[in-house]
Amino acid sequence: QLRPVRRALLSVSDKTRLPDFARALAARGVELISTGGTAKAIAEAGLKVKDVSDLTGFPEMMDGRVKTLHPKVHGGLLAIRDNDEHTEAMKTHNIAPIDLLVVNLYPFEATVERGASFNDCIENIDIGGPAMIRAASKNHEDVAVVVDVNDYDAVLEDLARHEGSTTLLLRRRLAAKAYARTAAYDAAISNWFAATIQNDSPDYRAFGGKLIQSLRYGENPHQNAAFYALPGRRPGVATARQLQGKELSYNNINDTDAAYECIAEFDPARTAACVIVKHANPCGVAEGPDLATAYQKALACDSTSAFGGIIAMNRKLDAATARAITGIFTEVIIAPDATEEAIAIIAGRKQLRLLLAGDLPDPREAGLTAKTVAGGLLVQSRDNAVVDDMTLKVVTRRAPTEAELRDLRFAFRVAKHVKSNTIVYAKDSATVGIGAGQMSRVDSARIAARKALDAAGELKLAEPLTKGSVVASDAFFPFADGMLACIEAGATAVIQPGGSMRDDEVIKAADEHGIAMVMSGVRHFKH
Ligand code: 93A
Repeated sequence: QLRPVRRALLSVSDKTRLPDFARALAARGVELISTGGTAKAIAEAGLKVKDVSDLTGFPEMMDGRVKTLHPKVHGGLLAIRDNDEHTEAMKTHNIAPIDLLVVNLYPFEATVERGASFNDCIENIDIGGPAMIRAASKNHEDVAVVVDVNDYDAVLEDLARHEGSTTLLLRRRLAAKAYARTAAYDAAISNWFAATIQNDSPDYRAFGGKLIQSLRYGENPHQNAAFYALPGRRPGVATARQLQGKELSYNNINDTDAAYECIAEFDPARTAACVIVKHANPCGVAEGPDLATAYQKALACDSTSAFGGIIAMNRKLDAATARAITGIFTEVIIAPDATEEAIAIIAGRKQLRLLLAGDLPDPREAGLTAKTVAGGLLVQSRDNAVVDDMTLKVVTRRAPTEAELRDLRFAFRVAKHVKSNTIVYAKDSATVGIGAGQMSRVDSARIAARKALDAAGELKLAEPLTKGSVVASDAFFPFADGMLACIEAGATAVIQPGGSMRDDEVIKAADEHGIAMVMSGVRHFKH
């Protein structure tokens, strides 16, 4: 495992401590080979050094772009010492082994940092350096590689302790560090390149994605956009087949995704369900004995917002539902599948996009979500918590009735897919008021109730559907006021995570109004 160091190749842009290090190696009888500037610095320190061009028989050429890219160098780094064939090849081609590689790269990052020109940055992309580093690291069994001035001492100590040899442990540690360095170097180059391409389709192939389509524009017409598929099993808008309709826009894709993730919460074996999404928030969600009924119930929640909406279904789209949907302007329909008859009906609406995803994604599946922030990327595991897996704790004197409990679960299932602060009123397995995206929970409660009032007007009902409804809150009520606003709107039962400092106050207020409350212990923030 010990490998003697007899020959070293040094090629460094940062010449800090180089003379000392070279002197210490020379004192051990190590033969030094070096590139132009590095050789000059070593010679100036009064040490004997061989020029790499004397080794290769080629001059450093093309402004130094080609100096070490040669079999005499790479053969010396890559040859396995106790391999007969490799030894034979070394002999045939007169290649001598290189036991220690000392390289630090052209200062690409620093060049970018000081605002250098494009061409300057390009010239500072080191090619020969990383090639040697990667070669020596691969062959760490025989070769030690140093990419950091701070590791000079560790190498000298190892040599001193083992009579001029390095240990496998050190060589492995150095190799790991070396690959980290070339990876970071290439990442810096890639980021810089991406940033130089402006007003072009953003390229996220670096994340392992495959371009599905360049989009006409992003969230707004002055933004550029593209759609990538990521490797994985999750069926959805990225894997769906578009049967007809206009090209999907950025916002369509975002909304369709929100709709399909929401509808996936409803097991098709248990119930038919439909969700209508606008601006990435559900504006109506309902279960029903069949899709057509579920759609009508979902539409009744907020038929005004449903105009131009995105509709997702959890079962095979049938003719009756297709007919109902084509009654009002809709942007996108997504379902696992559709009957021939339903497809024929949708075909009558040329512009309407019909997507068939084949399958529903599993809401419990693990996975990641990401969001950019200025100068960074936020990554988290998906919210794969499902209300059916939660232990709902009754905290009030009155426990919810069976019907209330069913609707509480329904409302919390939907609340997970509504932007925070979220208040969802539900009755008979349908939403009857949705408050989304408000900075205050009280406002979400009031807005949802107001919308229910509007819907009652539209449907010519004597009182809003929130009367006798249940309500879900995606996070705890910090004060009683939010919950009192829900009670005022007519809610009789509440589901919320709990965990507020003032839970006691909130529970007391619920008891005073004869309200049943359950706590889920799980929060469903979505921003
Ligand atoms: O332009 S290169 O990519 N072509 C090469 O063949 C090559 N070999 C070593 N740059 C190359 N290097 C780099 O030169 C090293 O990584 C090091 O950063 C630098 C040292 O050059 P000098 O010894 O002339 O100062």
